[in-house]
Amino acid sequence: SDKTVAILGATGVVGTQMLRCLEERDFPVGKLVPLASAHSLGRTVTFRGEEVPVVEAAPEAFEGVDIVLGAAGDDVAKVLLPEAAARGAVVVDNSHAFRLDPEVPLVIPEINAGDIADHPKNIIANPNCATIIGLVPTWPLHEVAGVRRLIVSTYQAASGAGMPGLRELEREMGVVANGGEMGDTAPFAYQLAANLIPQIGGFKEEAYTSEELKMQNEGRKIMHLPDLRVNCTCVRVPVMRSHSESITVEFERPITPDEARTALAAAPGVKVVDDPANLRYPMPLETSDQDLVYVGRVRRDLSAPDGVSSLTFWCCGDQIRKGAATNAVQIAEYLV
Ligand code: 2RA
Repeated sequence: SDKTVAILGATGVVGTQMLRCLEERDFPVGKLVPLASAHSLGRTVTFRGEEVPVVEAAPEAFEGVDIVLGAAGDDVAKVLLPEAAARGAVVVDNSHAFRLDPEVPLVIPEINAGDIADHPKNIIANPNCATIIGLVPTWPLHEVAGVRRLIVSTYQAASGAGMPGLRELEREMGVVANGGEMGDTAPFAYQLAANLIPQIGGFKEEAYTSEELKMQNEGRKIMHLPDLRVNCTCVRVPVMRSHSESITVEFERPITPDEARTALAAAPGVKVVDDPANLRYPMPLETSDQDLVYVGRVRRDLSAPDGVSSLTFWCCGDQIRKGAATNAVQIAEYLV
């Protein structure tokens, strides 16, 4: 039956994409409640051809809401989403606020949809975008040969910093192309155009960033592999909205590149583009604005010690869609 669906952060880049996903997937929305902060008041969002006025995000706004899609930052999520849950809504939250809470399932439907049902706090967490895009292709390989260790380098799009990130990269590319003052580069610490920034999030233990530690901590929870070893380096790159990742996987059991490609081709949410003879491999320009994770450059890890089974692959996926909005709506589909 139709549901009353609220989107917290409805005017942001992820919130806006959630509206598109609800439309495309014909989600049973009886009533839409687009929530945003006070400075978005007076705005409307377009949904199924109608202009729906934005409502100020406040605890009472969740009265009568069945499902909440959280697309706001950690601080707002921490304060408001438990208020929604307390009023009987089930929340799918894209922030990091509840991801590691043992009473909150952290879900990529292609991997652990079975975890959705047990949500005692009425909150289900959507993983970090880089985690989703890296694990969707890793999981089918785990099912064949048992994953023991991941060495990951990410190439993360500007959209990970939201609409401000997208707008700043566009602006900077214009300055690089046409000259002029580069000026303030917020939300990035440094100029991103024609550059790479090896920092996403704050620095934590052992000089790893919060973004890099997410891959390890979220990966262990999603794949139910508490001993999984992950070494991750997260880099911001001058790309608009697709994240790319180079991943080396150490396995418990032997697996050849052909066996890996066969498993990947059969895996949900994955598209194999791996034909070096014809210069075919995944690139961000072709993975943007669609929901699959493209995988290619699958090859044996020639650096692996004797007797160690290890492969390397490259993958690209849309950060706003599968990395955030689509994955959240896919989780919500299990709630209706
Ligand atoms: C980023 N994953 O790319 C973080 C948050 N979306 O900035």
